[in-house]
Amino acid sequence: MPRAPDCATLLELKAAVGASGWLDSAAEVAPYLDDFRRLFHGATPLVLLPQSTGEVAQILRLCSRDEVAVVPHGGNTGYCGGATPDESGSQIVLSMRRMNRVREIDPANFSLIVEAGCTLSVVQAAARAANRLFPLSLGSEGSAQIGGNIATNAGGTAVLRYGMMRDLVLGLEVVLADGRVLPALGKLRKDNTGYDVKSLFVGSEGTLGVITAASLKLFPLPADSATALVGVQSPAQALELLVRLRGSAGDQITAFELLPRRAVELAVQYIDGVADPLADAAHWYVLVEISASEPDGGATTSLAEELAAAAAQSLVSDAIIAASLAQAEAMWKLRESIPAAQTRHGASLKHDLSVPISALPRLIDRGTALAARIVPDGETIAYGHAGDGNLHFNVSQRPGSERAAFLAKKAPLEDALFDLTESLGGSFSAEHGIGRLRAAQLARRTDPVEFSLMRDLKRTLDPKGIMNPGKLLA
Ligand code: 2HG
Ligand code: ZN
Repeated sequence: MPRAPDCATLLELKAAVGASGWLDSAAEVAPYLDDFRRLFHGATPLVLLPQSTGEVAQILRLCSRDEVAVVPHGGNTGYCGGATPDESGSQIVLSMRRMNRVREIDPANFSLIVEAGCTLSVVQAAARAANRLFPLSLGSEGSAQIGGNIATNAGGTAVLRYGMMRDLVLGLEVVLADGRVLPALGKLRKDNTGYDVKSLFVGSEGTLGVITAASLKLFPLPADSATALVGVQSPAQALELLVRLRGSAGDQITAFELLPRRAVELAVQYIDGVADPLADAAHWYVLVEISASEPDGGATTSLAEELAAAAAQSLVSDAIIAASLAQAEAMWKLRESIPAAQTRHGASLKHDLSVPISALPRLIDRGTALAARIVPDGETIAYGHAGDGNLHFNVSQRPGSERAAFLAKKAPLEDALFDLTESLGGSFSAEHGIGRLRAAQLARRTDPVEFSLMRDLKRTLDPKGIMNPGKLLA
């Protein structure tokens, strides 16, 4: 069991990072104590800001020796409280923000090596400067750090074409709980030399070690793209459109996001500069993006043809194809504004569900009926990455209803929605991870053999239980 650090340990930890590498006053540590959604509020005696892998290794050697718990902290944009210390005041926070160098770009190998504290937008920009694409794309990319993206196996809006974070990792440098460094920063697409040890750290949420750097895959920059906002009558129609587009455009489809009318209304109502570009209101909207490698404008033509053919069969009620980059950006702003708009609208109960894509309409129909029964003072706003079978099945408090009574429905609603998802062959956490928020559900819903393997791995890699205790495996 980890214990609170004594004064001597705190002094040694401060010495490991030098005078500018730590914070311990109440005002300085305050930003590290709340998670992004303000679900948890913790305490810490010390925030460390290492600048090198060597410093992280020294910190973990000391923490392991004295059995002090460590909470790795990236951009603090996670949804499950994975980077927030607990309330005990005994856990050290390890901020990665000063480890933010781009170590290498290898355009011919389509790869780059970056430190964990680089924000996702810095990684994207470094790739673009070398005429390459790093495809992970998230609403919070300006502050989310790549180390956190890897530790939580982030998803986002380009998964349909390029996969999740896990699919983009070629190699990792990781400091283990005892301070040893795993130097697995390879740049190879092919390397069949035994167990893929580094992959254990992708999605491990800081519970097995600290990711300090990553070697990542790059892709050719698309030369052409087309973005459209499409009105459809139902999720089933959206699904049919997806199947048609995949048949015709293949893996040129980079994004396929589903939005209900209510989500569009909230974004327009609460977020400055957001407008609904379609003349007629539709029940549902699809934001679709395709990209191509030839710079001849073919993407727009083929998307227009496909949408016209779908409209001729009454599959699409209305559609607008962006005529400029600014219009495409406006469509993405509408989509990316939905979480903020929902927050401004009032309390919400959030669920990050995935099912086989073919089961999405059933998830929406049955889930909406369950939510209406369990939370009559809420309204379902289910939106997101339909092309990946992933919906943010969120229920918002209706204006004028009582907040505490609404929030009291959290547990029964969660159980009902997770049971439904399981019955459809789905996952209760598609892309947001487990953190502290979903640890009890993980223990309850994971197959016992798989769960005991997870615990065995944890014991092997972190025998003293100092790595982010209380998260993922609580
Ligand atoms: C998104 O897709 C994020 O916008 C946030 O994953 C989802 O707020 C949410 O539930
Ligand atoms: Zn999402």
